[in-house]
Amino acid sequence: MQTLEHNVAQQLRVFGFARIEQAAAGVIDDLTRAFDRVIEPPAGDVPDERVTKFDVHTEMPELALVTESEWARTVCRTFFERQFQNVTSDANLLVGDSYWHSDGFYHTPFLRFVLYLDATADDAGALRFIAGSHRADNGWLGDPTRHVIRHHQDLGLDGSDIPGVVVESRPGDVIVFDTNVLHSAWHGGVRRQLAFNCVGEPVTEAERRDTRLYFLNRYVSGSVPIG
Ligand SMILES: O=C(O)CCC(=O)C(=O)O
Repeated sequence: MQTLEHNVAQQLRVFGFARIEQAAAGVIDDLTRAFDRVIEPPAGDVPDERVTKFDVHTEMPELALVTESEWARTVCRTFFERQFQNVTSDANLLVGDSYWHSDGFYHTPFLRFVLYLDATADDAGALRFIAGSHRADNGWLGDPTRHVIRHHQDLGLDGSDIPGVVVESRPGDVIVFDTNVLHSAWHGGVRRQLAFNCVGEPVTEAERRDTRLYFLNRYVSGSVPIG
């Protein structure tokens, strides 16, 4: 019988994303308290601006409850099939839409683990994905990706009408995705998100270059594009 981690690794390879239901249920209260300590909850009206704290594991040691958990490490070990490392972590107070994007297109896969501390739904900021769009061998590097990103001009569709897979989340769920995969979130209010990214130990020069670039891009372009 396949283990949960094998199933998740397989979904990540084929579709580019997976939800691990309630994987962090036992630590969600600790994480929520820690988040509110690091990014103060907004008082009153919905804030206009998103807030991101990079390298949040330094201020929030509680994140290790997830990054060092046996299940997260097993998912990474099974997916990368070699040594791996956590390269970045961030806490985000997200507001509004996140337009269709991938977190860069790399030949080296990077995994992003995200936890929403507030429930998300189809009509309330849930992440959605275009299944298989992380795979250059599916031809997604060219026109298909451009059409999704230019959905208004090229297809006459609103972002939320692009036929993606909506992955709703309740506190305790963890969503993992290959950062190449096209993803977005629509109709969202304020949502608290914790995230960290992992990469297999780079072996080739191309992998080392990708890893350096990926790391830089996250800091230069910010965490999450806003729609
Ligand atoms: O939840 C969102 O608004 C988008 C999240 C996202 O794009 C990310 O974490 O990379």
